[in-house]
Amino acid sequence: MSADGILHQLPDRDPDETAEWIDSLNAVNDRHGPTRAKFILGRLLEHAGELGLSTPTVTTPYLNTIPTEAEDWFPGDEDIERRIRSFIRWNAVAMVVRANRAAEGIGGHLSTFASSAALYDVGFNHFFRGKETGTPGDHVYFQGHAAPGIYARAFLEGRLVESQLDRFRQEIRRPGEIAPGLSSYPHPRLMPDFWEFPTVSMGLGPINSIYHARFNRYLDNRRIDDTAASRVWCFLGDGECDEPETLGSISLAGREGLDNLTWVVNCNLQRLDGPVRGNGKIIQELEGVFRGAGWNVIKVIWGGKWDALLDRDVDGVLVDRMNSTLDGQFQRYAVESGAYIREHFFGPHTRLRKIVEDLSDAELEALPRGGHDYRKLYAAYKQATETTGRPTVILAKTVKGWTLGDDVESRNATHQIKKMSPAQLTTLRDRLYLGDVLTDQDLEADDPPYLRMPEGSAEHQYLIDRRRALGGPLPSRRVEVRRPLQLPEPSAFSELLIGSGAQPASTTTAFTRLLRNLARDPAVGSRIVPIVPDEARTFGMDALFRELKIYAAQGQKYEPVDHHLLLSYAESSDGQILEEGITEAGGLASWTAAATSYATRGVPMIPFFIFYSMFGFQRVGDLIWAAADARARGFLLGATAGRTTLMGEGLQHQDGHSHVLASTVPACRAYDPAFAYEMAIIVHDGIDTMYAKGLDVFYYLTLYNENYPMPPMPPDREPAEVARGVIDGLYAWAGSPIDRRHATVVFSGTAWRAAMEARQLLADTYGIGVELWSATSYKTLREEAMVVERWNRLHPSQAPQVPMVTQKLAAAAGPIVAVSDFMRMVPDQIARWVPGRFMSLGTDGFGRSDTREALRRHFETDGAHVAIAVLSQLLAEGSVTANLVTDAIQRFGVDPELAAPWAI
Ligand SMILES: Cc1ncc(C[n+]2csc(CCOP(=O)(O)OP(=O)(O)O)c2C)c(N)n1
Ligand SMILES: [Mg+2]
Repeated sequence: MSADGILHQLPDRDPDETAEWIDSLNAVNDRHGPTRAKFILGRLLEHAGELGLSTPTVTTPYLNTIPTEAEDWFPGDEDIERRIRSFIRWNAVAMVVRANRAAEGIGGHLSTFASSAALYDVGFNHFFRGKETGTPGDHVYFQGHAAPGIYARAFLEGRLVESQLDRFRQEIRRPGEIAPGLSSYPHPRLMPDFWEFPTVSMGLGPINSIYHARFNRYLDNRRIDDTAASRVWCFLGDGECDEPETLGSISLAGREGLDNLTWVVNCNLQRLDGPVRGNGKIIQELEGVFRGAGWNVIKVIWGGKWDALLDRDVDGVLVDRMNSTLDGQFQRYAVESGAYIREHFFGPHTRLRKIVEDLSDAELEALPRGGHDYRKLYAAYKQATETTGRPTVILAKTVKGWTLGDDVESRNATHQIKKMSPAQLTTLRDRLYLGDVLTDQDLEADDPPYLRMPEGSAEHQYLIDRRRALGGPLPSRRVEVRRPLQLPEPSAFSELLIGSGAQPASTTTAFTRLLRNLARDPAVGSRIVPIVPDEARTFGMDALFRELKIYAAQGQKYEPVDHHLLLSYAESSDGQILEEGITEAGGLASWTAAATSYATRGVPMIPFFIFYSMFGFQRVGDLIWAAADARARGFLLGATAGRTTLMGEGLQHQDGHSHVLASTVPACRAYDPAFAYEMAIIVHDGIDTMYAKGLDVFYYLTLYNENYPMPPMPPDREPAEVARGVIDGLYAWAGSPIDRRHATVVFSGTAWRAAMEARQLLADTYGIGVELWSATSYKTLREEAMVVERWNRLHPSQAPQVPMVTQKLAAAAGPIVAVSDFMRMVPDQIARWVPGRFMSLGTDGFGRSDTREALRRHFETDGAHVAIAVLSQLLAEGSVTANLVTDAIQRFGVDPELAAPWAI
C-alpha cells in the first residue's frame, strides 16, 4: 500500500515515534523480504480495525476471504449433489447442441453455465427461497446466457418437457403445437410463467437488482408489505462489470445497508473476445471497488485442494505467486498441462516447487478454482445471508467452459462455441462420470440424448425434496395479488377536468396536482410511488416534499437548512417520494421495481417516474425496453418536453424526439397531451387499463412547462365522447371561428397555441375557416390502423375495414396540417391513413437556446408558419392563389430563403 497523501497533510505530533515505526517496518522488509513486511502490515491494519481505527485497506491478498477453519459445515449430500449437477450440466449442453443441429445458426451458450453450474446449484439446493409457502420468496436474477442451465434443471424437476427443450430458441409456435419453444434468454414477456427478470442486456440485471432490494426495504418501511424474508440475488459476469450500469449504483446499496442483497460475480476471467483483465486481476480490482462502496466482499478463489498447499506455505512464497500472477496467465494455466503448471507457476522458485513436489502432474492439473467447490461456495453464501448491515458480493473464480474439455475450456473463443462433436461429448461424459447412463452409441446418434432421473431415485428425490424444503421451484413468475389495490375515487381527477379558469397553468403543474390528489386518496394513496431524479424543483414538485416526504432509510438525522419553511426538504424512513439524485438509470430501475411489484410480490404499486424528457428514452431506453420485457405497469412522465417549449436550455436539453423513440416500444402507450383534462383522462384510463383490466402495458406522457389558461373539456359535447377521443388519440376540439370551413389543423401539446394563432390569423386576414383537432397519441392511431390494414390484407374477399384515424378525419374540413413540438416523424406515423391532403410541421434538427417565440419561428412551428402551411395546402388543392400565399409569407415576415432548421 502506498501512502495516499492525506497523511502528509496532518500534523505529526511525535516525528521520532513515527520514524521508529517506519524503521521497524524497513528492518523487517530488509531482513525478511516484502512478503513478511506486508504480512506484519496486514496484521497491524487488521488489528487497527479491531480497535475501531478505520483502515485504508481496499484489497486483501489473493486468497479466499473465509479461512477453511471458519467455513460452515456443508449440510448437503455431496455425492448426490455432484450427480445431479452432472445431469444438469449434460442436459444444458445437449439442449444447445441439439438446437443447433436442428436449426443451424440458432445459437446458445455452453461455456457460461459450464463455469457457473456450482454457483447456481448451491443456491438452488440450499438458499433460494421459492413461492409455494404463500410468500413471494427470493428474487433471483440469473445471468442471461446461463439460461440453458436453468432450463436443464427445470427439465429434471419435471417443469419442462423434452419437446420444449428441443425448441430452445425456436419460439414461434408451429401449427399444431401446444407450447411455444424456450426463450434464448430470460424474457418474462415471452415466458410469463417462468422468467421474472430480464438480464441479458449486460448491466441491467445488476442495477435493477440493487433498486429492487432497495424497493423491498421501501415497501417494508412504509408498512405496505413485509419483505424481510426475501433476498435479492444477482448473478453476473466479470466482463459484465465493465458496463457502467453494473457498478454505477453499488454505492447506493452500501449506503443504504442493503443486507437483503447478494451478488455473485462469476469470475471466469473471460468475456466474449478474450480475457477481462489479461494484464490485471479482476477479482482484486472488484474487491477494491466494492469494499470502497461499503459492501461485504467474499472472495472464493481457491478450491479445497489448495488448502494443504497453503498450509505448507510457511514463508508466503505461494501467496506471493498468487498475488503477482496476472489473469491472462491464470487463463493460460487453465489450458495447460500439470507439467507446464509445475514448471511455470511453481517452478521458478525452489521453495515454491517444493510445496508441490509430492503431487503428480495430473493432480496439479486438477487443482480446482473456488467457484467449482460447493463447500467453499456454501460457506460464502451462508456468510452472505448472515451478514447484517451491508450487501455482500461473492467473487467466485471459475474456469469458463469448465468440464467441456480441452477444445472449449478457457479458450478465447469459448463463449460462442455451441456445437460439440461425438468425441468431445465423450470427453464430457467421462469428465462428468456419466458412463453408466450414456453409452458410446448414445453419443454417436445424431442428437445427444437428454438424461432423466427416474422418479423415486435417490437423486430425483433429493432434487425435489430440496426445492420443497425451500418453498418450491424457481424461477417462477406468478401474478397472484396478495395485497389488492383499490382504484382511486373519480374525484381525484375531477378538478382537472374543469380547466384552470383565467389562471395560467402548465400540464406539469396540473400533473403535480393530480399526483397529490392521488397520494391523498384514501383508497389508493399509499400505493402511489412518485419517483424523481433530482428535478422536483424544476417540475414544481417540491411542494410535495413536506407532505409526502422523501424516502430515506435512516430517516432524517439532521435539521434541514429550510426546516422553518413550508416546503422544507423533509426526509423520513416512511417517506413516499423516491428522490433518486442525478441518476435516470437509478430512477428507471426503481420504477421497474415498483412497476413489477404486482407480480414479484403480489402487491400492485402505481409508480410515476417524472424526468427531464430528453434524458428518458434517449438516455435509458434500454432499461425502458427491459421494463417492457418485465411486463412493467406504471407511468413515465417526460417533463420539460418539447424542442421549443423548454426555452433557453439548448441543444442537449430540448426533446423533440422522445415520441419517436417511445413509438418503438410495443408495450408503451405514448401520449402528448395539450391540456390538464387530457392528461387527467389519460392517467385515469391508464390506472384502469393496467390495474383493473390487468394489461401489461405502461404509459408515457409528455408534460410541458408552458403556462396558459387550461381550458375545460369542450362543454358542447358529451364528456364520455371527449374522453374516448382523448384515449383513442384524436378528437375534434374546436370548430371554425367563422361560418365557413376550409381546412383543419391537428395539434398536440403546446403546439396548440400556434394552431390557435393560425386559426385566428387566417380568419382575420383571409376569411379562411380552420377547425382544430387535438391529437393526443399518434402511436395509438398508427397501431390501430396497422391492425385494420393487416386484417384487410389477409381477408381479401371481405369488405375492407376502415382505420379509426381515417374514419375520424373523414369528418374534418379540407386539407390537414399537423403540428407538434416534436419531429415531423411523429404525426407522419398516420400519414398514409389520412384521407385527403396532409402536411406535418415539427421540430426536426438540433435545439437552440432562445425564447419560445424565436425557437418556434426557427423550427417553423409558430402561428405564421402553420397558417402558411394551411394556405400552401389550399393552393395545392386549387382553392387559393399563389399570390395569396406569397402575400402571407411576406405579411407574416417569413424569409423563404433561410436554410431548413434541420440542415447540417
Ligand atoms: C449490453 C450488452 N452488450 C453486449 C452483449 C453481448 N454479450 C453477451 S455475453 C458477453 C460476454 C459476457 O462476459 P461475462 O460478463 O464475463 O460473462 P461470462 O459468460 O464470462 O460469465 C457479451 C459481450 C450483451 N448481452 N449485452
Ligand atoms: Mg466472464
